[in-house]
Amino acid sequence: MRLEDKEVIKQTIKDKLLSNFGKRVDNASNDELYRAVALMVRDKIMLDWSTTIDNIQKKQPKTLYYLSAEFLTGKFFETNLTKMLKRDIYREACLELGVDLDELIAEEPEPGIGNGGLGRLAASFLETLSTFKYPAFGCGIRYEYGFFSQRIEDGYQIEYPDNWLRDGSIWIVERPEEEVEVRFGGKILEQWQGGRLKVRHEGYESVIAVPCDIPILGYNSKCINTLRLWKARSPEEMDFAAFNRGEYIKAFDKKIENEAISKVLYPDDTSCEGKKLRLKQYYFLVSATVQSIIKNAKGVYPIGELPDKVAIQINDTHPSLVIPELMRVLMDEEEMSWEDAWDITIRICGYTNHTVMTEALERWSIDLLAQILPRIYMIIIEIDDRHIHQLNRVYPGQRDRIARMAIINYGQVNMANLSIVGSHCVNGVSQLHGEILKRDLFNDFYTLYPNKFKAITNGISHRRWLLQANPKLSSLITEAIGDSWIEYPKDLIKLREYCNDKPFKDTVAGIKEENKERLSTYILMHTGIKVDPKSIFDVQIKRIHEYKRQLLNVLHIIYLYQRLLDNPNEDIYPRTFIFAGKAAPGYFRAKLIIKLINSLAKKINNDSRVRDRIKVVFLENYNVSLAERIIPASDVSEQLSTAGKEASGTGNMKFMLNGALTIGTLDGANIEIMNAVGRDNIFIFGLTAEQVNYFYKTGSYDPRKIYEGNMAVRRAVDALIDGTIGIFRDLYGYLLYPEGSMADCYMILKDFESYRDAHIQIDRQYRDPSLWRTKSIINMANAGVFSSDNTIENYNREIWHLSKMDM
Ligand code: 26Q
Repeated sequence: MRLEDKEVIKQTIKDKLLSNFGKRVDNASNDELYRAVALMVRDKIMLDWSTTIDNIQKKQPKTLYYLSAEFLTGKFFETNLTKMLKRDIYREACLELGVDLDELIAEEPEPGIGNGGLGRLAASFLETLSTFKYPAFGCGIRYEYGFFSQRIEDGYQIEYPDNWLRDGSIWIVERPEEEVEVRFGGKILEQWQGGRLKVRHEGYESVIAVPCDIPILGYNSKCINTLRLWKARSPEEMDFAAFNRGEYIKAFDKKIENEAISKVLYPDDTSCEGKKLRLKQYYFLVSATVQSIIKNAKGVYPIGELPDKVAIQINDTHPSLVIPELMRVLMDEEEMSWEDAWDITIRICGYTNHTVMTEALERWSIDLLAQILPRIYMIIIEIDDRHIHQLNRVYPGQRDRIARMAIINYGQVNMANLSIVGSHCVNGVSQLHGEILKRDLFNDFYTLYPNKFKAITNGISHRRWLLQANPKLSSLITEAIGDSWIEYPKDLIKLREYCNDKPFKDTVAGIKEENKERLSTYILMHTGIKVDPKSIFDVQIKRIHEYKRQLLNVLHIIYLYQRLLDNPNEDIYPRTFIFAGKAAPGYFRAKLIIKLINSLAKKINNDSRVRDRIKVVFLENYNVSLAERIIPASDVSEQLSTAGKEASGTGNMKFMLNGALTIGTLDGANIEIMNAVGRDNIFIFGLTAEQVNYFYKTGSYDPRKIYEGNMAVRRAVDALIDGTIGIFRDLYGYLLYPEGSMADCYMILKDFESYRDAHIQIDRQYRDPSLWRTKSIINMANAGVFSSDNTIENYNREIWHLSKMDM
């Protein structure tokens, strides 16, 4: 049977190649081969996909709409093969045709339509939803250009456009028959008609939203949900009047302006003020989605039943205009009363917050809103008026509190407040983050609506991060404990029995070393740096941000370097420090940190006195595929955020799943990782969130005292400006003498010493391979709770209440 299957696969690949490209295996390019095999895989998906859509149509089960400005899916080809349990047989079939499947996998352009954790989380949720057969749509924007592609030139980050759609995508199916019209600008006229206020929208501009659908497979599941990305199309191709006047370029102005809406993903740049185009993107996503939800409902069930049929999850405030948009459609088009529409809206919507950094909380100016979305603006005013009215009753005379809770304040709309008021549930993404929302950021709202607030810890797609990214380790695990962990990740706990099993431990170590060798080859090819696979691979890969404290890591490396120069015989276990990550193009300091890492790398890697005991590597263009390559090859996972600042973190979970040990602060999900593996199997350092807060509140933190009193700190910091690695005056000033802000506001110097001590522990413990392997296996064994499978069950129990489809 298997043999026959393989023959069929081989023949079909040949047929696809011939019919699509007029080629044979021996004269086709890798790109053509990729397309041929991918088309064949897509054919196999189509039946289950359309059955899923039909089932949702016919049976109208309660369906989730997960609204997100970002979906960081990673590539689809290999993932789809894995989900269909066909990766091995396709690999063999290709091999027999003389083709290396990995080379075809490499041909697929990666859809980079997300910044980081928030987008990746959205993608992993969809994967689990399909695996569990929960009916769901991911709703987002089909950006033509994803997150910029990063190259390092002379140590600096240089940004290039990410034209991931240039050659089209095999996985996208456009559905022009389901397009909807989205309106911007214009004027709102109100008139009484038959006893109700009728709203007329005039002089608006239309943009057509075209669905670009992508099938999202579950593992071994016939349920294939849809990621619906909306693309903007101009209703008119060109302005004929202008064309006839001979103004050929101007004739296309409107088309270009309209289609710009889905042109490019904005980088997470908290310093970048609310941009008009970004607001248009968000409304475009939200309006298209709401209209398609209502279209689907109409004539099928009474609109009043919407909350039993639909759940909307708002992924951070980016799509929070869904609240007033639902109100608009229910009132203006479905002729509902305010009260009924509001009741429905609240019951449908849930809001997930992903940050406590006040500068990252979205606010939009009312002028911009009034101009671009006049009707939405009116509705927001009314939501706010009613909200303030209620607050005045509950808190008479408490003007400060009411001002903090207002939706509109100082000429701006506070999108978090709008989201809280318009949702029945607000959740944080780790236990600590949930607590901080209640106690701190949203305390006023928590006091008023204590039952609205929940904490649901993030999760990762363990099938991508282990089964797919680390196939050898996966097979070994399956040999040991069976394959139930693939569908029941908590079964990984059975690995605990093997944590002292010598042969098992040795095999795990062998696989880790193979992965490290593979990464070493990649590093050599991409940077020219030769690293030792036997050294400790110590990895910090994530967005470059002050609060994530790559600078703490760098200062510690400088410190080690200085120790080696002081004492050439210093006994330091060989280490390779690996960094990757992008900085927002407008984030000067983050970009400087990249330059610093690269300058330090150049200095250390070429200093013969170091004798290869430490190496520093910065890998360019961090994305999902690169993470899949690095994480299985890592020994140490660096999770250094200032306590209280990282809402959750999800990279930390991917590392532990692959047997790396964490060095981290008591922040976000690190705390839960510590609780899962036990204090002995993680390296915790630094201030607690409470201590950090105390310093902020009292203003008593003084990094200059630490600098003056601690020789190691002083020397490392001085190296930023003494010319050994270049001149980084801004970073020096940032730590000690900033202009107009708090010195070392993320408390790097304060945490330096305990960070160094934790690293000394790592150095010691790594020298005992048997001990290290045990700890590594304990980490893997306890990673099951951090699967998005677990997270989705929690969301479903607490918020969505979906039922599994029977298919
Ligand atoms: C802001 C302004 C202008 C344009 C874009 C943005 C923007 C874009 C993306 C702001 C924030 C984001 C993304 C934030 C994010 O990824 N947050 C992370 O979410 C993860 C999933 O919950 C958490 O694990 C991380 O702790 C959190 O930082």
